[in-house]
Amino acid sequence: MKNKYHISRRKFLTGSSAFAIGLTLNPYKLNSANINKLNFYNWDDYIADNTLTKFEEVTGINTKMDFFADNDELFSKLRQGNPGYDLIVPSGDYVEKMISANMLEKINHQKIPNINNIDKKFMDPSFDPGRTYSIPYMWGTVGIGFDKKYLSNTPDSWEFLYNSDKYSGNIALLSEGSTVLAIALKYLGYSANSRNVKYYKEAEELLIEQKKHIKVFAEDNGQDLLASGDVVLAQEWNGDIAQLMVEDNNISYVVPKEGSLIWEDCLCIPSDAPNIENAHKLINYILDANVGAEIADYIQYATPNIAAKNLMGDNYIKNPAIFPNKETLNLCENQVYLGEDMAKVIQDTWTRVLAY
Ligand code: N2P
Repeated sequence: MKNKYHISRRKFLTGSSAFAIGLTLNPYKLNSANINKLNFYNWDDYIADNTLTKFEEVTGINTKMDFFADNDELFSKLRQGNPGYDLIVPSGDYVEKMISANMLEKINHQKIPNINNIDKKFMDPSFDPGRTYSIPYMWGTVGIGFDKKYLSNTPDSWEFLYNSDKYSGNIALLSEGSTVLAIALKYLGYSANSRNVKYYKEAEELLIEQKKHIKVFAEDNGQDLLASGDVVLAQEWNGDIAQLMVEDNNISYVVPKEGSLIWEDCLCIPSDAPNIENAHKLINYILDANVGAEIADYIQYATPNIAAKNLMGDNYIKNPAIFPNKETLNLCENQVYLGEDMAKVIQDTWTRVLAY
């Protein structure tokens, strides 16, 4: 199943990745405030390759970027005390979790005039009413990335990943426990946001049974595994697959018929950030129409920035892998934070799945 000739976008862009890796932070050296510095903790492949260089040209602020693989890694890193990050990108459910744990600074909207570019329907989410602590960055779905070279039919059911030996050894699930479990609930016919502990037990049994067929719980690199032929089916965030689809016509993305999750990632300033002013400046820069369009074009995720979206072509706006159609959206549920007690149930369930 190895696909020798394919060069993934990430590998293709080794120059920029190497640049980022070269700047990888030593967290223990981050703590000082510096008028010309900014420490950004982001997902991989989640900003255009030139955004931070251009930001430095315009503002003189040098930004270093580190990467986390999922919300759990981001949360546990910050939970131990902010090692010096100024800007982070949690998903909405984790925004709420971090607000309740006093882990976020308030954002001063006065310092972000480009906030007017954001579609108003994003400005009052239940996880952060009035946007006191978070600014919308991108939104999307979780689905299945697959390579048509190896599949005769579209894998339009989670069954192929959660309850089947058909692609044994060629499956990647995400490493984010809350997401993998929420989708297991969906597959079992329950709400992704259920509070019924019995359903989590069923999901646990399902995953433990299926585990022998799963190659890896991928740490935000499912698209690379798909591109290299290491797996045939990858549970992934849509844009990561849409990035591959730009280069390779054989790659496709589907939201299965049982439905899935809708998430929204946000720009947030963690508590005790040393360079809060600079974080506001980068947020405002990212929300500029042209900058936002460059980022959206590069990362192939759906932007809530209307001014940026208006600059994009049909291959972006009309791409159903990026902007799901109504029927698909109707199958999906927003991923929400269920409170501390359920978070513990979810975490304990996931620990047992991983340990099995
Ligand atoms: C980027 C993944 C970001 C989307 N590689 C997940 N919230």
